[in-house]
Amino acid sequence: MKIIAADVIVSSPDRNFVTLKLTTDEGITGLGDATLNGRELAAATYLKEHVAPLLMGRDPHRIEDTWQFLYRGAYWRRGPVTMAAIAAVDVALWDIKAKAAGMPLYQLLGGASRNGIRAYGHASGRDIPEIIDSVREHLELGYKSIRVQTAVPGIDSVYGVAAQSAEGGIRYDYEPAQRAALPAEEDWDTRAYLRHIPTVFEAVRNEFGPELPLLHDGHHRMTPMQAAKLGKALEPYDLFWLEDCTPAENQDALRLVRQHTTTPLAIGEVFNTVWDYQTLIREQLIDYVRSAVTHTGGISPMKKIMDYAAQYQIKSGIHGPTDISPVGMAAALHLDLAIHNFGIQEYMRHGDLTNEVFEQSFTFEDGYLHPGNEPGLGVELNEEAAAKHPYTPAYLPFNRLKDGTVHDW
Ligand code: EZ4
Ligand code: CO
Repeated sequence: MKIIAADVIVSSPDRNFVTLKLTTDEGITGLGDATLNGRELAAATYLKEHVAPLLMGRDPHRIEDTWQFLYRGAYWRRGPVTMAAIAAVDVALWDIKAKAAGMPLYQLLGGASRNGIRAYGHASGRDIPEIIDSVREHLELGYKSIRVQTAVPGIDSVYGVAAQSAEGGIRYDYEPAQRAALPAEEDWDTRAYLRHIPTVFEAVRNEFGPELPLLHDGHHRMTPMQAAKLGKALEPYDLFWLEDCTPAENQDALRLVRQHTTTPLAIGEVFNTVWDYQTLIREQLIDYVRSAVTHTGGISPMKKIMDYAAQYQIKSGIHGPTDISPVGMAAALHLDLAIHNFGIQEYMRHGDLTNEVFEQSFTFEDGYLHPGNEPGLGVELNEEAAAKHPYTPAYLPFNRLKDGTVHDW
């Protein structure tokens, strides 16, 4: 079998997605996701101009060889643009291989290690009654684990908290990127946040009892000492994890946080390679790996990270926001089902337009995801529907402190 075409499709149903479609001389096609929120055209151009020509005529079965060729052959290693592009190729090749085998992809990764994939959803609110309603709504949708984000008195808009809908009603579908030519500016005050957040978890715990797994995302906003303080303050509420408590680049920070709290730590949605985890896994500074298949070079390296992590009882918590396309989500689900050290899967649910463009066979029933049993990934691109939604500039917001200093968002 030979690759005869590599098409890059940028479309914007609900939000922007970058999709790679590989076509073989035997008519089998494969899909990969290279969506990089706010930098979509960089990943698309990297694929179109620098990767697609290299793939022509190659044997799609040689997944590892192609991965090493794209990674080592570029000379310039790592980085989100490069690794999203390589991820799209890796996932599309796994899709082709599994379709050629006539099997759902998870069978090629070792087969199912579980019946279903535990997922967590995103609850948020501007005050405690709104948060409690949002948690309840997620429980009704079937979610058995819930991330809780909260507004903070004195701060106008805060990461993870859905805005009011146009009609003035409550909305729970938080989507951070906004369609505009320039990123929106938000404000931030870490001390106000640290004072407020334990009161929110106390209220949610009291309302829902000790059983419900609760998660929280700190979104890189604290110093190591502030994160240590928060981890300690949240211990009575028994979090499933505290995510991205400090900026992910400074790995030594986690060592300090770890010395002060038993709250489990999750990190890695902005990481691109196994090397970003080398110290964190070896020194057992984290409990969950947060990388996305889409941003870490694909299924092949993600499996290697998880096999390394397994030796230290560190589990997966694969990133699954709306800026991972259904193709990237499906890739995560096949891996989740197959690996032994699965922890939890983030699942935000895409909008109706996105689901029209990406025809999916994965399911969410009674709180558990399953990738389905179609050969390959189980996702097909409706190119006609995709063409109706051209790229629209959209950016994540950024933060300034009260005195105007740019802060981590
Ligand atoms: O802000 O995916 O845990 N999830 C997150 C996400 C990220 C976005 C960035 O593109 O932190 O909401
Ligand atoms: Co996060």
